[in-house]
Amino acid sequence: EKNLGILDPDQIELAKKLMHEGQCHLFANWADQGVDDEKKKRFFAQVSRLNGNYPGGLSAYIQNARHLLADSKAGKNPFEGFIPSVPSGEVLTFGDDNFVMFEEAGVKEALKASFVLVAGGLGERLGYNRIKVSLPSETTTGTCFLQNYIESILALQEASCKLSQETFHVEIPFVIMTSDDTHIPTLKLLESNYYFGMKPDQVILIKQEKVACLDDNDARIALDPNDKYMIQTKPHGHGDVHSLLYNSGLLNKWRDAGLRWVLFYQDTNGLLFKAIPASLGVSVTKGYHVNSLAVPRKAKEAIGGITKLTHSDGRTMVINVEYNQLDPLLRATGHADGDANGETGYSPFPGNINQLILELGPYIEELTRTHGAISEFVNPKYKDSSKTSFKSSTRLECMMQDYPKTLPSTARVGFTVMDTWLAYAPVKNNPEDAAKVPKGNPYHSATSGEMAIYRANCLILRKAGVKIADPATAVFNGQEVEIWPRITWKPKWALTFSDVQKKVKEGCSFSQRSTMVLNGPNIYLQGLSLDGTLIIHAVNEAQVQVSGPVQNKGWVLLPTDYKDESLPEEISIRGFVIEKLEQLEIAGRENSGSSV
Ligand code: UGB
Repeated sequence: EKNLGILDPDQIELAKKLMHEGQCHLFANWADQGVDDEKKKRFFAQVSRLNGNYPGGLSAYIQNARHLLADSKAGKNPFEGFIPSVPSGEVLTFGDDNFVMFEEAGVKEALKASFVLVAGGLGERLGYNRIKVSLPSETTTGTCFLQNYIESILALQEASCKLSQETFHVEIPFVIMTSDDTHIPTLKLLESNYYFGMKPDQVILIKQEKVACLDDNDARIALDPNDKYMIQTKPHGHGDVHSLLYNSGLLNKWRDAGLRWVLFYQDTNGLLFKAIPASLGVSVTKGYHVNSLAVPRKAKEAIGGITKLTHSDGRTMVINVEYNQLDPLLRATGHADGDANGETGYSPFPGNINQLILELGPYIEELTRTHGAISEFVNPKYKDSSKTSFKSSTRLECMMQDYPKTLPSTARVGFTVMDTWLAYAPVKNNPEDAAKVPKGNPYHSATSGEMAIYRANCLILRKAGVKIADPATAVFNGQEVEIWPRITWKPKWALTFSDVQKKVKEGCSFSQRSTMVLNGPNIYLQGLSLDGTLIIHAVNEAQVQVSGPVQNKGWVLLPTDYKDESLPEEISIRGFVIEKLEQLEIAGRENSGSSV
């Protein structure tokens, strides 16, 4: 009361609400009026932000937190009353007629899509101090994840225009969700690289805010230990993307412009765009309102399983069940072996890789109802088994893949399973943690992420009839990996399997120690036998035909020491550096045909 004079009427209302919700402690140690007034104003500016950023405001946040904390303390089963079963979806085989048909349908539809990258996380687990999208996805060309994503969208845009014979130029919107941790570095990365070729206004950055931390089971908001006029905050999770999009007004704008799909994806999967055309094709062909990209899952593997849940009251949903919840859920519902492999040697539940394709119309309808609020959870680290106090403050979190939880049972929710080698190689773990991963399980490190790109490109070329030598094995940063020929191409060279087939003719072969970079749309390989390094640039319309034997000393991978602090972080976290001994470089000029 002593401070009412410095507050405006909205702030007084907000203060009353907080006191009503049991938050009097926030003001308990405030100085008298006239002392610390600027800090108090700053405090209320923060409270207003926290209030405005949460659907229903801080009162709703505190009430939701109390319920979830009570459920967590009671050890309540979140799936009480639900019976799990395997949902129906599409299982694709790379390169067969069905796959090619879906890819074509997907490319055609891409002009009606918008892409949303969630990139608000810092990725503390990776041991990389910059934003994760700035990390090279592979070091043969040094292309960072963000560049790869943007170039893929631009290539899709161009291919889609050609295929659908659009005469006007359409720009696929690209949204990046950032946070206070990543916003400015993301903007700087874009600006200093001329948006990697995209028009600046085609890229839309939306920033997620953090949420208030909580000190106890009564959801008492936590103050910063070093500042009594500052509330402690932590990230709320990637589920924020839905309310941010809803509030941005972008969804209606997209619908009015004739768009039909929104694709969501994460920050460090260098294979993702190899899976996008076919899975978008599945969404179009099957009419899925929600399509989750998935890979075959080994029982107990640390990825969630996509599961159909049917409640005794008739409710059903198709949802990701996290791996630590799947086994107890199955055991509690009559599956004595729990999370076990089926006859195929895999879990019958597809593994969620958290890339989602939503149909825009039904998405807008649902968000209009929910305002983008996503089912939340809380994960307090309790001091002891009495579960009465926490080791450190906690907060509510939400995940974008929980969007289908509130959908009506009539919603068409499906999935698309693709081979892991084609679709999924995230970079999440630092070398020390990756080296501890049990043999046979994926490392999900910078090392494995890079090797997976070479492997996928080689397997695609093999399927197109190219002779590719078997991989060697090596140990980098304590991780045993396969080293395939280091073949990379820009998305404008090939987005789909048909593109590869059109550009690679008979009689090509690559030795294991080969490296090839294809940078340009019109590069054709026929009778090329490579044993060394070949780099081909072909600007715009330049046509380059490559054939014959090419042999040189090539580029070799030299192991590095993770603890060598003289190395740049993006090298040390992968455990090798490429030594460029010798290469053949070809530059195809505009309006000219070159051949080698
Ligand atoms: N992210 C945000 O944009 N904001 C946030 O507040 C948090 C994250 P992580 P994790 O692929 O195997 C996810 O940290 O814990 C972005 C799925 O939830 O990599 O590995 C962040 O920038 C899980 O179900 O998430 O878990 C990044 O782009 C499983 O699919 C993305 O969200 C797992 O990934 C994921 O952040 C997986």
